Amino acid sequence: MKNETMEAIRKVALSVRTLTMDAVQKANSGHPGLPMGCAELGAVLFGEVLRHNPATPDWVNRDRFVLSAGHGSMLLYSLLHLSGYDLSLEELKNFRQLGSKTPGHPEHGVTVGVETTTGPLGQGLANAVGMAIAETILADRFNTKDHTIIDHYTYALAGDGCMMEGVTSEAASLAGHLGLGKLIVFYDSNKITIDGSTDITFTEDVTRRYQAYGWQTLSGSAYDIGEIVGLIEQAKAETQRPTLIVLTSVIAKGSPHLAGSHKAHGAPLGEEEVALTKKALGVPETAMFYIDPQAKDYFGQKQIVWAEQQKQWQQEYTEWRQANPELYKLWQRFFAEDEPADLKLPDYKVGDAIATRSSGHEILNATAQGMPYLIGGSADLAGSNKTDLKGLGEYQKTNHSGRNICFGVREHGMGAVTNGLALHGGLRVFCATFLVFSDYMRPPIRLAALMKLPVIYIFTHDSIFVGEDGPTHQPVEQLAALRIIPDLLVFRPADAQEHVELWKLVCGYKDGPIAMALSRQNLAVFEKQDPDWKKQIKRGAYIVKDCAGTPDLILIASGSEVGLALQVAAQLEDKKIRVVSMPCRELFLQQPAARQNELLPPEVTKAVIEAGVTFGWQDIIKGKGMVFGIDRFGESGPGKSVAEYLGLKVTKIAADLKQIT
Ligand SMILES: Cc1ncc(C[n+]2csc(CCOP(=O)(O)OP(=O)(O)O)c2C)c(N)n1
Repeated sequence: MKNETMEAIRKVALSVRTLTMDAVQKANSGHPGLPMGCAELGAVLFGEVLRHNPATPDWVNRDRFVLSAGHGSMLLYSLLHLSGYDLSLEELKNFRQLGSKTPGHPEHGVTVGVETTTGPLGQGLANAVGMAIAETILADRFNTKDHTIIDHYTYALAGDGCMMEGVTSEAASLAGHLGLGKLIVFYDSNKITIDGSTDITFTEDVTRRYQAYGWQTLSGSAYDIGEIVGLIEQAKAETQRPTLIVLTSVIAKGSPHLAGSHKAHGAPLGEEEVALTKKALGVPETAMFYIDPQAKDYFGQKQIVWAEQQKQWQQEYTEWRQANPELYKLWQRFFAEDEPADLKLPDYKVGDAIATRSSGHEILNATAQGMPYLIGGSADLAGSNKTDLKGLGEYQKTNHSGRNICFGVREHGMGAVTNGLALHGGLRVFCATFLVFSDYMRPPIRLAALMKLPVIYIFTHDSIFVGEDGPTHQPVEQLAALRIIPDLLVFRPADAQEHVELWKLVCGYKDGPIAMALSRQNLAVFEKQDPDWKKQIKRGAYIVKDCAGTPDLILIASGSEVGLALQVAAQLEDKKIRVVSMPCRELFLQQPAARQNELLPPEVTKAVIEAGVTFGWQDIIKGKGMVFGIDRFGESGPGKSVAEYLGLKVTKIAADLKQIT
């Protein structure tokens, strides 16, 4: 590297330090330690390594950079600003303020150039694994002998905290197995976390652990710019394994009294120390939000280089497009993520008896045919979840065209990797496990909802009807736990016909994640009295069976309990009963009051039946009626016996209802 470039990078690093110190001090909150400790690495990456173009941040073939240690957000914000992304100095001055583009932790969708939302430690690294997988899939689909249009690296920066979190172990193990050669992770090894030195908590040999996962491991100093560049070249030269680059660093480097101290992790340095640090760095003490002129010039010139780089790619892309019109049509489908009009979904008849996990299998396979960009898999339960895409191969190190991703028994990692797949762009993704284990993947589900990623979760074995496996495998609180996540929709189809209609909604839905809760046991396909039910179900609920005039009682149920509700209604022949299926409570509650009141008139007594905790159903019955649920853990035994033992018995429910109507 030329001396001149080296000098410019040092000035960028200096500017990152000053911007960070001032932003955190002004906000009187934030984390100066990591950005100051990793300033040189960040400068090298954004200046010399990343193949990106701040002028077109959504360029599909850009290198991805994920700041897994999201608390160090000022590192990212400083570099985005300095390198020319649409993030003004004003925004940096508004760090952590309401409505700013510089929230406390990086948020995808809020700030241009932020590839994923990070802050919950470990998630970012696992997202990066997903992005790296996506790159290989798209490269496999679209690159030709003559043209390479997808060919980028995925970089992540992780700290001690990320390395301690289990989710990175799961994702890194998978990345090693899959041989993701274009994944490069930097480990900011400063041996400091919030409570002090890692000597008190974390003394394992991370390098050897990653070697055991099948990674190449390299190490060096976070302050030797030439060495960092060399390490990245070595990382790129290894095409068969992901690389971990362990960089020895000092938290808050540059601060005379707080460098190396955990006190600099998550608190402003203090006015006095900021002044002393500026002095030590050779920056005018009075200058606020100082940016070195050389840093500015350096990035100014880079714009031309980057624009040229992208132009070359554009040229390649245009030639590829002209030479491969059919492939280009496919590309358009991948990147428009169209809702295929020609999906040939299965047809189910009243009287069919099929578990919704099994209708799910047929529906998913039919969808995979019509949506070539649909990929996904299960956490070692593909057979039970029935999510295998028949004849479409396994995605493996040696087969990037496989559409079944075998996540292994790694639910948390699966959730986070799936977010990365979705974030990359070009693919529609699903992942699957038992509903009860959705708990293991709650953090990435929450982040998918926060980022509004259209991930599809397929959660089978959705109630105590699982039976013999007992309470460990019988979900009772999981439906409620998922329903309370904002911006996540939970669908629980009552039969295969409902399943098909709900799935059509899933296919066209781009606004966030959807969780499908599917049954293990067969469910009879029932008659739907409302001729308009296919439209109404998309509003969350519809009338399955009605009575003449105002009902004495409305039975509301979801999933397998709709069948039960119909049997209960049959036992209450002398009453006027309406039965409502509510496969999605969230959608129903989004309806205008008039629609809600039309379906569930406020003056009518209601009873809800659902094989799960009763939490949340009061919002539906509004104090007028009863909820038949299961507010305790289940029992081991045949499903039907367990259900009856826990009170889900037609005669018992009918008897209870006779008391209140
Ligand atoms: C899942 C999760 N748990 C806890 C935290 C709170 N937290 C934020 S940073 C941090 C310590 C991280 O240490 P390290 O990665 O070494 O960062 P550094 O001190 O080097 O900035 C903790 C516990 C979090 N953000 N996410």
